[in-house]
Amino acid sequence: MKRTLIKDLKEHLNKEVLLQGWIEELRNLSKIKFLILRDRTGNMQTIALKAETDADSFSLIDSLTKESVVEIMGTPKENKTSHWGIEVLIKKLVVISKSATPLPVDNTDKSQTHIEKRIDHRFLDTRNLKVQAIFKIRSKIARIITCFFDENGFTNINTPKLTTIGVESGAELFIVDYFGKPAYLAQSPQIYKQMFVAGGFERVYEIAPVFRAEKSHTVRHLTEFTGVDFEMGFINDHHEVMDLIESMFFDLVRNLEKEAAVELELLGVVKHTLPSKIPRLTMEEAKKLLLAKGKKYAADEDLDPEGEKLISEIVKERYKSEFVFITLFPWAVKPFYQMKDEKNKKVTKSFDLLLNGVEICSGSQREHRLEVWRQQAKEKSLDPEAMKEYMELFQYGMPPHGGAGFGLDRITQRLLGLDNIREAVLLPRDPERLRP
Ligand code: AMO
Repeated sequence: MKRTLIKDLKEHLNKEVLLQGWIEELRNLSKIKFLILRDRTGNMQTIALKAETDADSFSLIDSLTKESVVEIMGTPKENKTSHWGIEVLIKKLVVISKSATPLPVDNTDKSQTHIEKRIDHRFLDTRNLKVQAIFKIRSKIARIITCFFDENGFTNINTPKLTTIGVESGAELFIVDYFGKPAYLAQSPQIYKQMFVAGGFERVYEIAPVFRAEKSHTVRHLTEFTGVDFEMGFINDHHEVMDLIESMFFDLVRNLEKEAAVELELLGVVKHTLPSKIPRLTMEEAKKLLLAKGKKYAADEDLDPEGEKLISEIVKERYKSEFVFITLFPWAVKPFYQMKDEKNKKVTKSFDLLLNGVEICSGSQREHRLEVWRQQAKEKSLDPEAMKEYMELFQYGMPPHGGAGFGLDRITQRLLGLDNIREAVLLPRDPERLRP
């Protein structure tokens, strides 16, 4: 007999079905036994009655444990008093894989188990359908973004994660022993995405792991995260990159509401209100607004998390937007490969996108003029000759270009309003965690 999924049971009322799944709950009364069964599509009450269930199966239920995998032959019947509107009357039950007891974590909705302990036994934790919903949504986010890039002429590329240089200022590198020589885990695909703009693709994107050897103990930093990076050639300025990001996020929020309606409802996620256009404030304008609220920054300083939060609150009040672009960052706080602004060489043609107070994306127009590129590397005390493969990109015809990067983890976290980035990553890596 073919397996029926729990979500399809309503179509099989009063007909015999075969269900397979995990036992979520067990309640054992003398003549009636309740068993909540769960599969990937939902959960359902099943009942065994002394008078109607096969005798061996009926007694077997006494020795069952929660989270065991079972197979049930039974009949779905209407039951208006049940939470599901139906329940399945068990005819026969077979144990496929018995779970040991006690479980190391409580994976019920009532669970108070700390996130760290849940991650220690993540495969048990994700059996909870609310936890699973986060990852189903994350999977849909990746798919919607992929479709968006494909529809906009981008080619999906895969670049090495074992490499020899890092170019992101401030982000540290993990050193790996590569057959006796030092190598690094990729800190971003920055050079490679620019490489394949130069390589004639013009528009490329990659969704892949990014490694940062930062000892940050925060709810938004990990040492390994999933980067979504793109790069586009033949642009006029950084505003064109922001235009693309704006369309992408609007497309993402709208499509997600349609495609993940069930999961979003299960998690009780509040809908995001989209402005007609995401406000763009220069860093200078942002700092003026912050000063009016009593927060002072030096001209070449970056905003701290508190400033990011405050500026988002101001924007939300003024422009009714949860999103805001902050543009023209001080050269002092941005990497050397960004293009400086023609009018004010102390800032770069860069931007960060904040969603409700947290940076979710960062990008810029890049410097493509070889001599200026060399000069900027030197200004940041980098030796252009030591970055030969990078420098070569600007020697044989490189269009003006720009791009951005964001973390799939952080986007999932922020779109779902999750407190901790770890909730949005199956197996997070941070300075204290390398397992499981
Ligand atoms: P940046 O270093 O700002 O830029 O990173 C881009 C985006 O990646 C996410 N992110 C992180 N997520 C989780 N844990 C971390 N430790 C972490 N660090 C960064 C954030 C951030 O906005 N090459 C540039 C991008 C570009 O200009 O194209 C870069 O890597 O969402």
